[in-house]
Amino acid sequence: MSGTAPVLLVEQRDGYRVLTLNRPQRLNAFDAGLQAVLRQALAEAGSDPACRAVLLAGAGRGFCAGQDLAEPGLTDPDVDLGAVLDRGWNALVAALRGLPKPVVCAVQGVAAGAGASVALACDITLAAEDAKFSQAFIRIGLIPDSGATWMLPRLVGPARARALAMLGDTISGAEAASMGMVYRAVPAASLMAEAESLCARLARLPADALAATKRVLDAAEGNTLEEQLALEAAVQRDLGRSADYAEGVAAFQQKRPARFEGAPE
Ligand code: T3D
Repeated sequence: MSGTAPVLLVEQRDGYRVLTLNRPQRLNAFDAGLQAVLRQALAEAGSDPACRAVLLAGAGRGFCAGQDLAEPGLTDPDVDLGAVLDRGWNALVAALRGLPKPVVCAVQGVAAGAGASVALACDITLAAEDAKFSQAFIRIGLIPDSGATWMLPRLVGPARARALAMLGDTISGAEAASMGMVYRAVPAASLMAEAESLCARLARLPADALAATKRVLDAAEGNTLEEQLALEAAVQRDLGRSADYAEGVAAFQQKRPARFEGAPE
């Protein structure tokens, strides 16, 4: 493995933080250690006002190959895989969705199994055109997990979700973008620059409105239209009293760029 190299690289940039999975010899497959370190890094990013967006990426030739299948004991009949999921992947997906800041994901190379689920759980996912997405679970006798059965049909529709889940076919980043699984596919050589530029943009946008956008969009998945209209009105009532709203409107009227609270210079 990577000796004493940290399994997660953390770099603070101007207004955002880059978290890079760093187990390239295993295509950044997650063991329990990486799960814990990434969750801790997300919690720290969430509470640090200097961090207004997170970029999740993978070191080496792949984004993430899902569960580390070399982790001892996984197929031991005494091991409760449901509990393993709850402690690890499910907690990670909840941390990503619950983070009150946008998470951008940059996928190069492989995003397989729960590695693909993590990419889909992020707010804005960019993929290299030649990235490889795979619901690899079926090949080892499992169902798609870590939220894949919830996210995939919502993103690509039930017909494609069923085929991808049942066949475990590998699709490219370009195909993933064309079916709505990810936001955009870009040439591999410009993936990180594009993802960093998105994070820099997000860092300059109004943080409370971004957090609310994320929360309200997630709530929509379980709400009726009436409930959602009421939620939008309640959230807009609060945001309408914010300094960022006053600044946004003033900047529009004065034909100048807005300068939102806490945004980097
Ligand atoms: O079990 C639970 O806790 C429940 C949760 C499940 C969640 C899941 O994610 S289940 C799905 C787990 N992931 C997979 O099944 C994918 C396994 N990997 C592959 O099928 C292939 O590696 C890929 C198709 C992703 C990529 O193939 P390729 O040819 O580009 O690379 P490779 O040669 O197979 O892999 C490179 C190295 O990474 C290799 O190590 P080596 O031989 O050079 O020492 C390979 O063993 C290692 N690696 C790749 N994926 C994993 C892995 N090591 C551990 N775990 C992996 N998932």
